[in-house]
Amino acid sequence: MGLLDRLRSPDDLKRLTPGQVTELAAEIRTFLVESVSRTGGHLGPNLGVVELTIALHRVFDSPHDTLVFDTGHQSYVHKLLTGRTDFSALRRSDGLSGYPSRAESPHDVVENSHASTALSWADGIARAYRLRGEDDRHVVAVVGDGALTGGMAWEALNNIADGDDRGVVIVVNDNGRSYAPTIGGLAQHLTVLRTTQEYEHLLTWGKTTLRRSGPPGRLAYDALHGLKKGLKDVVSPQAGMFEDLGIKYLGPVDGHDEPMVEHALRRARAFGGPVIVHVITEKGRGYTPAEQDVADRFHAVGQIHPETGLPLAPSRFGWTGVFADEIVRIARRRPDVVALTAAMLQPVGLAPMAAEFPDRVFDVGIAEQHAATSAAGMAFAGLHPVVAVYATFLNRAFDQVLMDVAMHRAGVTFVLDRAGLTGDDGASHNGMWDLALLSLVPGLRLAAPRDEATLRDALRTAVDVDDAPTVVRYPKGALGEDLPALDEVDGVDVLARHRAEGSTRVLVVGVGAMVPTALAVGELLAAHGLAVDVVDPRWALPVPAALVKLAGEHDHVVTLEDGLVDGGVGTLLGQRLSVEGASASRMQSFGVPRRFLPHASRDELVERLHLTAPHVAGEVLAALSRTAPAAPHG
Ligand SMILES: Cc1ncc(C[n+]2csc(CCOP(=O)(O)OP(=O)(O)O)c2C)c(N)n1
Repeated sequence: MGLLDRLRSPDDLKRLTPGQVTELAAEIRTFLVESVSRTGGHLGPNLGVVELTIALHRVFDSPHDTLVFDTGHQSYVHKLLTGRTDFSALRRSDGLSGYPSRAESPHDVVENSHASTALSWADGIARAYRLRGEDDRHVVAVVGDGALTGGMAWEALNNIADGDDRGVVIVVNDNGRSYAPTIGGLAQHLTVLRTTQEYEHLLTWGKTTLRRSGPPGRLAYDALHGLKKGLKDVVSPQAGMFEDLGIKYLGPVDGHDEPMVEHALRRARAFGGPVIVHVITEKGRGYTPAEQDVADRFHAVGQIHPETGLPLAPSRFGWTGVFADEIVRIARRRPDVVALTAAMLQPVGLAPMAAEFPDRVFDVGIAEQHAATSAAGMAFAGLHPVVAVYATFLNRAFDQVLMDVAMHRAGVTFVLDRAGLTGDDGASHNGMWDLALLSLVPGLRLAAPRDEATLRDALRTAVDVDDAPTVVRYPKGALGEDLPALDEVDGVDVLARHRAEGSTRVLVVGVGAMVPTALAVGELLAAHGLAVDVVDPRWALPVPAALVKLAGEHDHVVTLEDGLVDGGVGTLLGQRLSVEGASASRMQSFGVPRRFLPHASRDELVERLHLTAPHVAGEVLAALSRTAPAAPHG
């Protein structure tokens, strides 16, 4: 039985000898590689924080002290050390969440996996502890150098520096990377701190010489640490930035030297004021395939072969791949087209464009709000920017889309990958809010392509609009077959016509990824003798007049979308119909309920939310039998 199996709580961890800590770190790495290669998940970030997380739990007393992990993708080691060792169904409905989860453990606080929030959480929690007289409780925020590029982190720092947050310890987990290397002035600043040679020498000397020579040496070493700020100011004038802000700075510390990390954390804990502990780690540490992957360091993986790190199944050509290809074609033709990514160059498919046009792709860091407004600026000055983000992360930039882009009639195209249900990353990763939110934006036009051909067409059309925001949204994963239209009615594609003379006429509207389901619903209804037309509006927002007209010409209208049903395309179509005097009871809108959905595969969610074709068809038939008893039933 290994050490990991014997640990029941963080208290057991505190009793380990230094030798056992080293042994435990090795066991954890082996465990992570073996289990994450079977389930998929965030491998590289977790391999990088093994010693750091052990040290955190040895120095602090969770859950009495509060540990907050920014983004939360690096919390696997924390899970292991707090009694959650069954990773066999990680990210599946019957298994552990891929992020911290309050339902799983009192050691978890923040389960929002949108980046750059941890310092605000820490600020709030620390202020509350203080006001309530719970002065002995510490709050530790672990934040990556990537997450530190997000504006919220700086809003929080500004407040932490100025406030009464005595017990706040900010651990900057600096691996120099977000997905790709972290960009921007802050990253450069951290690099200066990290690479200051003289300082490194001093640390190494201090560590090897002074600490080996017993308590007096240790004292001398601590005294040298006390000199640190002055020293750093000499070797690097920028290094005092955090302290100039009013937050004490400790570091840099080798994040894989557990005793050193512990030492720094104990000093931070004792200090009694806001402290930054700057810890240098290596993403993917200890796993050769990750260490050799300079582009990504195995940030997130699917199922892989544990020895080689190669994917078990070849990746299929997906929506992202089509975008990656089409945007390059557009860029070749249109020198004014530029692209922005918020720290996700590879995942959103902008790497090929960056390779061919390095000056025309901007990685802004985890800064979706800035990306939207900066894009508005670019549009004002004669470019056509394409902002490519995951759908869920655009939520954060709603105000900028509304006020800076739309109100200024800026020709900016937003490309939303992973729109709709994504599933295994849990509630905060589902891209299910975009349709409802964006439908509120005046002048904004949104396309939800159903296949490769309509995605390419939507992108080409979107970049031609120069006086309003355009959005192209598509789901995660592999593409199905192209679904050609039979006909087109003023921009609305007619995909199937099931004729049945004298029967109830049903219009089935599929939005984007739900079009294949809409086609299957059409067939099931037709098999019951109904006359069914299946259509795809393609440009779903604002709801096209042609769709309203078509709906008015049918007896019953069914809409299917993988976004919020409240405020979604179906609801809006229903409103338009009722404004025009048609009866709302003729409409059935299927989509995602207004709930935070627990992690599960996309297929499971679709099943649970009753968005499968048999279920939808069953509901339609039931509704028809209620409203028109004479309707045919096969
Ligand atoms: C608002 C937001 N935008 C984008 C992401 C996607 N994302 C997840 S982790 C990550 C990189 C985080 O880098 P860092 O904080 O340095 O952590 P590391 O993985 O390097 O440990 C990004 C961009 C996100 N979670 N939230």
